[in-house]
Amino acid sequence: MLSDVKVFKNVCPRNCYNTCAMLSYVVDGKLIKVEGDPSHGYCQGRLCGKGYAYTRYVYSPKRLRYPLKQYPRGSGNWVRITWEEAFNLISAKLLELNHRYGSNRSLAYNKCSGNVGILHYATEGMFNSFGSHTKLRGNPCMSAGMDAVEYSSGEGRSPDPEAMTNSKLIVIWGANPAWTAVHQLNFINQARDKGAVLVVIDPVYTATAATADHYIQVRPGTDGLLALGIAKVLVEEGRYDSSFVKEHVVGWESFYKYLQEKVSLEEVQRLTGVAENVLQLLADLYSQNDPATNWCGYGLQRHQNGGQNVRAIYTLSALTGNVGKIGGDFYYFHPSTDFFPMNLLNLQGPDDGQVSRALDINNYPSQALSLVDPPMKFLWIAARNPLSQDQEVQDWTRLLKELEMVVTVDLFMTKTAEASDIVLPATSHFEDFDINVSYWHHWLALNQKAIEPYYEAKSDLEIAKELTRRLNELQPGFSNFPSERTAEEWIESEFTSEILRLYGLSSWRDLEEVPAKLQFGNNPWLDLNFKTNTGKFEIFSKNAKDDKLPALPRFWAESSDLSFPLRMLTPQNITSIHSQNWALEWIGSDKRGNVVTLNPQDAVQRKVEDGDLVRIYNAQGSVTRKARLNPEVLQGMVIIYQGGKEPVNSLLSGLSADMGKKHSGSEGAALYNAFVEVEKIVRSQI
Ligand SMILES: Nc1nc2c(c(=O)[nH]1)N[C@H]1C(S)=C(S)[C@@H](COP(=O)(O)OP(=O)(O)OC[C@H]3O[C@@H](n4cnc5c(=O)[nH]c(N)nc54)[C@H](O)[C@@H]3O)O[C@H]1N2
Ligand SMILES: Nc1nc2c(c(=O)[nH]1)N[C@H]1C(S)=C(S)[C@@H](COP(=O)(O)OP(=O)(O)OC[C@H]3O[C@@H](n4cnc5c(=O)[nH]c(N)nc54)[C@H](O)[C@@H]3O)O[C@H]1N2
Ligand SMILES: [Mo]
Repeated sequence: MLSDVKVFKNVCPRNCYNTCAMLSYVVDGKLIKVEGDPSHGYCQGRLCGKGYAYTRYVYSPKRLRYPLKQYPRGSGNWVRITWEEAFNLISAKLLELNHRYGSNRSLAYNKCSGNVGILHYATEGMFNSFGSHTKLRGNPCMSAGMDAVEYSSGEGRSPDPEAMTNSKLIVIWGANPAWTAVHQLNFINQARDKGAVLVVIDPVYTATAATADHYIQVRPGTDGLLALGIAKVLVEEGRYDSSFVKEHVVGWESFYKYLQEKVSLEEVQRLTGVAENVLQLLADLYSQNDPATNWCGYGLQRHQNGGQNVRAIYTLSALTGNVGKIGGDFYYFHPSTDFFPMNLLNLQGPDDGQVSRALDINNYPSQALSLVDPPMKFLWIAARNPLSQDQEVQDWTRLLKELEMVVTVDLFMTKTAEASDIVLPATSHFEDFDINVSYWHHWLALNQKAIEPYYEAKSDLEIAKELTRRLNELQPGFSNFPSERTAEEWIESEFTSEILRLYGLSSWRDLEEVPAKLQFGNNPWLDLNFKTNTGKFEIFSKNAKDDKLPALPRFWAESSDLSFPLRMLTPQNITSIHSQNWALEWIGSDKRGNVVTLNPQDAVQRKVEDGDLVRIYNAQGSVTRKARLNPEVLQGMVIIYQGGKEPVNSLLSGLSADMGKKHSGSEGAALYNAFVEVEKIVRSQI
């Protein structure tokens, strides 16, 4: 007899543009199939390859089943322990450190992007509930560009990405949606079916570039100059929107003067690598197509001058009168979590008379190692794999050796988990409740509990509840975490009357039927009332000047390193969200991660042939990869996808972008400002 099939609503909680709503099919308590939820207007019933593979992810034999303890740390000598033992060991250390230092400031967490569901801020909530402690600040994805957007328009909002269907020209600067935001291609293609032109500007000939009408291979870190070059052509030829500029822009005169005096088209061509006729073509496309959309991805702001480059591109949208136009405008990010109370993230801890301190995301381990009064002694890592994904990997390795206790909560035995004392198994999103919004589309969806936790796995919220309960038993009042509150009660608490109004809901339970879309503010600048001090679009930003940045979107070249002449780009991979799918080797991301691609001319100079095993090195370290030669790669550049057995991030030095502090507290990561040399180790066998 056939068993009943139960269907649940889930949401992919990865740190990704798409935040797809899914339907999960469960038979006898087992997840047998997932598919896209057709009632979600952005994903429209589709998932990406990683999404369809979730049944394999959930039941992967590599998933952690039980709490584990390793002694000594890093030895590989793991033993299974009970949750009770785990909570007792952790509590004993927390209490000991609290007594030793008279506060909880020697306790730190590092939590980021493994699961960005709203209830997954339980980790931050738990640390808040301890009183003063050591926090993580910053954002690995987009913070430089966030500030750039805020300096120009006063607030980080993007229009509804579904409105791109109305565009006549879509210019994608440094994003690769064919891999990272696949559903957006649906809306772009609808615009193209109506005659829109697609331009992709990227140093890498990506899968998105391959589908475009025009692909512009720009040199990394020079987009700001390219945008200024286009602006100069448009202004000199009187092809800009003078009435928009007159009525809605601040700083036109000084910008005009800057273009006249400081931007030379000869220099634009030389530094960007974009020829004069291509510059003219871009100017023609902007002036002949109305409305025109600029989509600025996160790739081009992972540079030392990244924020400034985003400002220059945004300015181009204003100059062409596209800001505020449906089907035009400028897309970057739309942080919908900003609308929510975020009660876990913002949980008010007890006042212990001391203040928390924070470590910057780009230099977390080096700053952690230098902390005094008290030194940092305990680290809780959740939804994070810094030994693979962060800069300063060498400092991370040292930090993880020196701390007194390291606890990692994850679904898999990651490189970081391997360097911990205690590893706690986390549930997948099918195993507990949550609510999810996106930083791109404008939808909100409910994640239901579809199956029981895998073996002994627990959600980050459940772990916070149980650990704080244990701590309070041992030392009453240690934490003020509301450990009796259920996941559903936390969800309920997010739905203020304002949130219900914004999403047109009568209760959050409406989401059990269909996802909801933001009803207001979907085109933030339609009324052209900008959130800047002047109420206008600021090409000249006094706030930027006050923050010791150029007031105008000026271009400046990034630093390079002459001893390591090849620039290394390490963009996102198609088959994995960062390191999250690497446990599933069959999906193939590990293979791509173990390759370096370089231009044949650079290879010849180094006597490297296709298939050779090569060493890629710089002052930070070295990794080995198999060389692949490809004439599509810019000369002077190599591409390595994140991952690999020896993580490529060991070649990154911890450089920051020019902006990011304003919004996220820490500057953005200049991950793509890396320089390396390549040498052959072993001749190819094929
Ligand atoms: N499949 C998959 N999807 C993902 C992710 C993933 O790991 N895998 N990660 C998710 C996350 S956390 C994020 S933040 C987003 C990021 O997604 P995207 O915004 O698409 O960003 P990236 O892949 O970092 O970079 C996009 C492109 O920028 C290009 N680029 C680098 N430097 C420059 C430059 O100076 N100028 C220009 N014009 N282009 C440049 C790169 O070559 C790359 O093709 O994707 C999300 N989606
Ligand atoms: N070289 C290079 N480095 C990069 C980038 C780049 O472009 N190039 N991109 C950067 C970007 S944009 C980002 S966002 C970061 C990502 O950096 P991280 O957030 O450190 O990386 P992830 O690989 O996403 O790792 C998250 C971990 O969370 C775990 N996890 C998943 N769900 C849960 C859960 O519910 N609870 C817990 N406790 N754990 C869970 C996953 O199994 C995974 O091990 O990497 C950055 N690093
Ligand atoms: Mo990211």
